[in-house]
Amino acid sequence: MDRETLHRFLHDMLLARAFEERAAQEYSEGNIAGFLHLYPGEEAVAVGVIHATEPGDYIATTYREHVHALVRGIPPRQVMAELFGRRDGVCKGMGGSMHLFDRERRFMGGYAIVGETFPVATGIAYSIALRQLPEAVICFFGDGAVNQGTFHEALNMASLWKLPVLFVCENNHYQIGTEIHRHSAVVNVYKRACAYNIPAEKVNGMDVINVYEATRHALTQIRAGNGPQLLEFETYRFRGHSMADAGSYRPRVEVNSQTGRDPVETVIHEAKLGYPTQAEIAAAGPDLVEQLVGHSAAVGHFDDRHIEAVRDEVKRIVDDAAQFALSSPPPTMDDAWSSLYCNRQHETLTGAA
Ligand SMILES: Cc1ncc(C[n+]2csc(CCOP(=O)(O)OP(=O)(O)O)c2C)c(N)n1
Ligand SMILES: [Mg+2]
Repeated sequence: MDRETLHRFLHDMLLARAFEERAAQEYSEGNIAGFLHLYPGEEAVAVGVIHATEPGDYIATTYREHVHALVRGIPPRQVMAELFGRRDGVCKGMGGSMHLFDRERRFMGGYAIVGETFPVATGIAYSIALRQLPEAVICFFGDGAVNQGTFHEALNMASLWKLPVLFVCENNHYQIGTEIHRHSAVVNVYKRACAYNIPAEKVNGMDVINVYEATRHALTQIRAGNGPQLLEFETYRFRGHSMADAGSYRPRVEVNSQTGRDPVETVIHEAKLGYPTQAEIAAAGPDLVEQLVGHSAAVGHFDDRHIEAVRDEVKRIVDDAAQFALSSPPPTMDDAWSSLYCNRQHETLTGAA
């Protein structure tokens, strides 16, 4: 792993955590309304997968998508303002937390209906295949979506027509309060893909480097014209399903063991791995310190100071995003009308002419 890539992982993982924790705080203070589904615990999946894509690829994802949007490059200010329902949000404040969308960045949403990403992603992949373009589609979905008919219809079509789509299961083991073994006869999601002749693999979704490498490999196969692939990432959400859910149905011992696998701590550990400890530096003696530290940095490792600097930077970004969102006005009625495909400006919402 080169130093620059590792730095980007570290930055985006820390940004993802800080952004979501701030969103929770803003929700509690009444600045965000409606549903809010947060991503702490699952960051390695969005960060690893999306970093493995090209700008020409498309992303279709669920309502738990703030981090996916950030990693795709939508500015944090625009994502936060959308959560606040403000005019400067990425959808002018009219989509909200569950419906982030940015056509320019090929971020095709943000869907609140479970299983909705399958037909959307498969349709995009079909249009890519018809035009014979070198692009691919990433279709994110939760473990709770795999018993929807759309999952089976989409996998069948994608395989039959060898469409360039990567199905990405974010398996956090829960569909709101229902654990996977209570709703699925087959709990290993990746095994279902063999029914449709789609190569599939289960991967540790708590380690961003694993996620990135598995995704790169799958995308290489897809771009070679071999048809769809499916990756099941095992992960865990540290919070409840949404801000309205305390998550009390999960045994404390389970939550504690999973939070001990924190993907943010894991990437920090990986970034520091190989960096000499204070004891090693002392043992090297003054003549060799520069050489030792320099070598370590050159091969891609970071020290505590670097990690603290990244923490400070993401805090500044998130503070700025929240300030920006707070000072942005709400959308007007004209904004709403101008966003309709069928624009009947002569009518009002009350029906009067
Ligand atoms: C078709 C449909 N049925 C039910 C719901 C209500 N619902 C919202 S989220 C959710 C759970 C989905 O769980 P999963 O796919 O595992 O995603 P996660 O929330 O764990 O990321 C359900 C049942 C819905 N949005 N759409
Ligand atoms: Mg789930």
